[in-house]
Amino acid sequence: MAQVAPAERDMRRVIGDGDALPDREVDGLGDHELLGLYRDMVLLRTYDERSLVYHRQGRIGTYAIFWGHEAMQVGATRALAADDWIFPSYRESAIGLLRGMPVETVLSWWRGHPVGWWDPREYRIASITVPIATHVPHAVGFAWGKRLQGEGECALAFFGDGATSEGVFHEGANFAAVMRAPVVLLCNNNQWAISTPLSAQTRAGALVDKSQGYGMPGVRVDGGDVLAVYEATSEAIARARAGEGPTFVEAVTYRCAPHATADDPSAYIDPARVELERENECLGRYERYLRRLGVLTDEIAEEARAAALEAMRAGIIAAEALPEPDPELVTRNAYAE
Ligand SMILES: Cc1ncc(C[n+]2csc(CCOP(=O)(O)OP(=O)(O)O)c2C)c(N)n1
Ligand SMILES: [Mg+2]
Repeated sequence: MAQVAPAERDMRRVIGDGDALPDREVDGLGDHELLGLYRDMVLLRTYDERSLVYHRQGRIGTYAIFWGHEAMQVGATRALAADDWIFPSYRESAIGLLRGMPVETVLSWWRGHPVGWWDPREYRIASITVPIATHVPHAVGFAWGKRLQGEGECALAFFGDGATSEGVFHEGANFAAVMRAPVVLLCNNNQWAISTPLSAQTRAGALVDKSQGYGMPGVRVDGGDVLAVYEATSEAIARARAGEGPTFVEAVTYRCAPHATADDPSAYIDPARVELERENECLGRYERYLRRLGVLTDEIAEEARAAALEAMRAGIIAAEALPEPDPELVTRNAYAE
């Protein structure tokens, strides 16, 4: 019977505040794994910050900033097995970096270069989806199909708070529950859909409440806590793999950057709130946690940042060195001969 456990009604956390809220630890994560998550977050953060610069320099097109979303992206991805599939939205455009995708491939997507459309089978990552929520039934159908074929792979779809208002989200979630598809529905609740706040998006007390209507378990986690997202997604994937069907994970954060480079949030957002949220951003929180554990040193932090910056430098050079695409590609595969 689906239910939201009372203890989960609040946000699940692993990382404390170094004060009254104690730190927890996650089973199976030793120093090596903890530092791996850290390097992943630094890579994504650096990718995001450099992309904003490249946009301003006219080297990539309009870009969807994911600053502050690194914890949920890394936590969820690292909870998957290497052969599980990811269905990203534009907010998770660089998720492939966590599976060895070259930086220039992702940058090429934002440059509108065909090299940016990778073969999904290579990384087990579907193409970036811009139409809101349309990839939810793709992930569900894919996962169900894998089960019908007797294969063990599961799928995870990332989508936003706004996506939960789309009809196609409903169809996907309902179908997932009815067919017990091995899928995780990971909702990035950053509390904004461009200029629409969560309060204008839903009358639900929390987005996780929607899971009850579909008859699937739901868990609500602090989306700025990489370990809480990792733990919750690991449990969801274990359920999926055991044939117990889908789980809805609501990862709560706050969008501290514009929706995208084409957006001016000063027209609708409270700058004091943004400032407050930025002080509590996910990478800093994780860094402080690792330092409290005695796992992170200045040397490791500097080395991670330098490696990420170097990957970005090489990536933009490689992307800009690609030959101009053939203009005929625009219509090739679009019309029958
Ligand atoms: C089907 C569809 N309708 C409208 C849009 C325009 N649009 C682009 S982003 C966006 C907001 C989505 O918000 P949310 O689902 O919360 O994701 P976030 O951008 O916050 O990650 C909208 C409405 C779209 N891309 N696709
Ligand atoms: Mg949103």
